[in-house]
Amino acid sequence: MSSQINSQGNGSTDREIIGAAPAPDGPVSVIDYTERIPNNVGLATDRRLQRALESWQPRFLDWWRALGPSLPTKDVYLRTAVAIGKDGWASWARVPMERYRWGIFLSERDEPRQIGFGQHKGETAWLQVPGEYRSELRRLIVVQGDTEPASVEQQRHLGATAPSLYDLRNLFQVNVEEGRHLWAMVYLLHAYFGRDGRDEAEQLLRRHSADADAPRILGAFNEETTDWLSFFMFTYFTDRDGKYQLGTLKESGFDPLSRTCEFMLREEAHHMFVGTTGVQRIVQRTAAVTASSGTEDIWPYGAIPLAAIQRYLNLQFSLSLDLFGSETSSNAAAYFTAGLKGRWMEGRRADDHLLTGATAHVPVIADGVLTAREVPALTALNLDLQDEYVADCQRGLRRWNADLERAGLAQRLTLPHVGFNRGVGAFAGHFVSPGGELLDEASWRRQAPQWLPTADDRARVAALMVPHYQPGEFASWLAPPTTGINDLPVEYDYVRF
Ligand code: BYC
Repeated sequence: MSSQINSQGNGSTDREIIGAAPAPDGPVSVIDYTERIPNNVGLATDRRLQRALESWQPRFLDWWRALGPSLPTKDVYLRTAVAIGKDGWASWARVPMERYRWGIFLSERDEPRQIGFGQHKGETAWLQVPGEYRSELRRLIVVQGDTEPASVEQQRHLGATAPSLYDLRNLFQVNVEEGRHLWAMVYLLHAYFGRDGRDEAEQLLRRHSADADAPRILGAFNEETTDWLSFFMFTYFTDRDGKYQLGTLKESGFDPLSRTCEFMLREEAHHMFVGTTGVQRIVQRTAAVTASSGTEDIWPYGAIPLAAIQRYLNLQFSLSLDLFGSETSSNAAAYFTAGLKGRWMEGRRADDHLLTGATAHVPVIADGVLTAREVPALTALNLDLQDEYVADCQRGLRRWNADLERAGLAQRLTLPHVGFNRGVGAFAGHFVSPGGELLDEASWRRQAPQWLPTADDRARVAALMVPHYQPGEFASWLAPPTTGINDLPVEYDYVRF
């Protein structure tokens, strides 16, 4: 079977099919680890595709060595996907990181799936790329793929200042899996998009986070992740955007994309865990030190004041909201109608899954007033996803606030208004306070140091970022976790040097 672009009709004149899916070879629940590129997509049956990916592999490894984790290590206790079925899908071992087996894994499908939304609703999901949607699908896959190596680049130097071996290991687990998620998108580009797919796969290694000439595509992936407070906020808020975007791509009518995203979501759950528990452990320490010291200025105690945590939270939440695109988007409407990108939990939505006559309200700022405007629901789908995401973000805050309450403190963490500090969409260019008040630029800027991390916050957080690499040792600014990884003790030497 060939990965070459081959145009062939499928019986209808306007539905040109381009690219061919490699047929699974053997049970897809088993991943073949005897091959250079572990996979469950029958790569060995498609020599051309296999050769193309094997020639991309050394370039990926060059990129990993140049822009992946900078801290030299001997090995790391990592999980690696070994099967696709629900039980026992991962194996755990000490692995030298550059020998991690990055591979290509798609979720199992017992029977052909039906497209659940848009104008192709009810049709069998496509095993190949419909010609008329080729560029849109490629664009979605490239945007998704671009974020994965970007996050590894952003987190490259964090290993030098990890608060414990446990946390260092979690960082590296996230990093290798983001690398694997890049593989997932590169596989789709190589297998289904011919020459321009291969070109895009090259570009994914050429753009770099914050590179002046070739930056990453989406804004939040060009920001620096300078310290572990930012890292935990990133894994809480920005990885969570990843969860929601992958959830919509999992609904896609293009079955290989759907199956790829389904498996990525399984790995993603650990990234959510790292963010939720990471911030929680910081909040627990902050709460304990604030309560025992009787002051909110707990920097001298080697802990992070709640006000600074709130400012970091405000920043990462607002940057992450920008990743949803504009509240009103004809791109989003086109993706949905074409069956390329669905809604979060599309199957659970109690409507016609077409939305042709439906309307929704989106925020607008008109004559200096924040109000709402009715638009076709199809064009408001970025906002629909953003709303789901915001509700999910709120759940973590409830958990963190419960720790503040348990410590007997009156202060609480809050999500800022969705219009705060926005660079994309209806609020871009406006000056909204975290409380949702529309301000003039001067008064917003005057108050910004109360709302966003200041140079002083960053310097004080940076001063706390001292590595703790003795097994069982933890930095002063966060509580130890309650349990270790994969039932190992918290004191286990998860990383060896
Ligand atoms: N920065 O119609 P609009 C993850 C562009 S994170 C820069 O409003 P649309 C991960 C947009 O591309 C998830 N540019 O938006 C997390 C468009 O440009 P074109 C990543 C932006 O297209 C942590 C124009 O503005 N996955 O996985 O409806 C660690 C007008 O756009 C931005 C995806 O995002 C921005 N923030 O929606 C590791 C899923 N926002 O096309 C990994 C795939 C918009 O006119 N992507 N623009 O040149 C998509 O679904 C959509 O492209 C977006 C934008 C949701 C991103």
